Amino acid sequence: MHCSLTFPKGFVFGGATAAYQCEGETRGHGKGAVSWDSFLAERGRFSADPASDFYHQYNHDLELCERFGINGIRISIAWSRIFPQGVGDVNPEGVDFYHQVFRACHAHGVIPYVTLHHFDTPQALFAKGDFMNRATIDAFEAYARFCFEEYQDEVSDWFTFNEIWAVSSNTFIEGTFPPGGIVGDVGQALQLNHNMMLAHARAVVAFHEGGYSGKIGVVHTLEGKNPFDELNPADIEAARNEDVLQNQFLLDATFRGDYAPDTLECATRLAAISGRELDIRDEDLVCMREAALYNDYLGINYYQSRFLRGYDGPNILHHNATGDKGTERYALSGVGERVMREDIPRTDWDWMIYPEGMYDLLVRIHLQYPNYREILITENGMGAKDELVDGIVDDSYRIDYVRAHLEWLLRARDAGVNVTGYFLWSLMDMFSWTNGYNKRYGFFYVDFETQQRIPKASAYWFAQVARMGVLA
Ligand code: BGP
Repeated sequence: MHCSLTFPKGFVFGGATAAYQCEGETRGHGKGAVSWDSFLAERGRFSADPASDFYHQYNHDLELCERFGINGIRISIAWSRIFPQGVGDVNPEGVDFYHQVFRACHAHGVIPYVTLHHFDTPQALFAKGDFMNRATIDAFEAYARFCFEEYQDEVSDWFTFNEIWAVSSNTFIEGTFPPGGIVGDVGQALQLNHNMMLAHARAVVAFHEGGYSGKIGVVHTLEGKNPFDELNPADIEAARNEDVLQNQFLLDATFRGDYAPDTLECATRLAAISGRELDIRDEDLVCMREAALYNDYLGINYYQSRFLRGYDGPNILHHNATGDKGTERYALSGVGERVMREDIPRTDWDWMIYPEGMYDLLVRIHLQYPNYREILITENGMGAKDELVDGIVDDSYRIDYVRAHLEWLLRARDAGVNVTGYFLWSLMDMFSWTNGYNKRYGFFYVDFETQQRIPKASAYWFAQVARMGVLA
């Protein structure tokens, strides 16, 4: 491949985390409940305690970052540590905890990139309808304002939401997120997309009004959506349907502040499949258009791309949450069926390894939304059943995975895309929402019994790349 192998000065070589997946202490220190607590307890398969015990180990994790050249960390604030009920009384211990974490980041030369919401709406608000209830949008804005004010001296890089689409689709289409079991409701998924984008916009406008220094944006999980057969009209339409659902609806909301006519036409048609009409109000769009002017960052979580066939049969959805390769099925009536391309390698969880799809998305955004300012790859990584053998974790497959994605990232830079950082999901091994603990992603292996951290081969390799600023 012909591309520059050199990273620009200031490039962020990062590792990503999320509060619920790494902190532990899910019910301690004044933290309020989140929907996941009871959801996971009812299922009994695994819990998020103590996960990677970041609540007590953060200093050690940041020391590792410093030692391995990792100069940025994605951290999310657990909303219910700050406001245990989502609104109202503040928990001072939670507020102080994040002060300590952010100060430790700076002491170790690691920039904190802070997300306000990573799947963990406080239970008190979730019980009243989560973001389908517009009162949660008000609560989110108040929480965001509190954080901007409180942490303004320690945080200058903010994201409102992590993966609105994952919340919408896993809640309403796949049924794998709390409350669990809701399947195929495309209309509700689109409505949640919209409501959360409005909440994002409200927070962005608040950030601007507050005159805070720093940058703000949103993290979307994007996938390339390709027709399985490029000449088959049904496959082309299926690819378009999935693209609007996951990518274009949210990108339009982010960068236009409204929905292009063809986006809205497709979304309206898809919502109607589940008998829904979208509630998009004029005043929502006024706020969203204003926010579109102030967005600094787009964070992209990129893991894979899809190949679609037209599909009108009954919904068949089976989520591979165990790592038994070949068990994933996703066929959504009137939307499309995701099919594997056997020539493309995939992980044990049936995630296709397709780095060129990330390049396509980067270039597409650059061309389609010329008002974007800066893109960070806020997550990319490979879940695997890593093994510790004689004190060593040889994850050369992960090195290959990351190298390939970084090559395509540099290629996108060569094509003019302003992409300025890359965060591996995940910094260290941690809890996975639907998979538990055998799906490992980290640079640092975690022994979940002892909480010992062991740098994997990929950590040593990445340290070299980060120090030299050159892809080796
Ligand atoms: C993203 C989430 C992360 C993380 C990652 C890996 O969607 O932002 O929180 O979980 O995916 O997903 P999984 O743990 O399901 O393999």
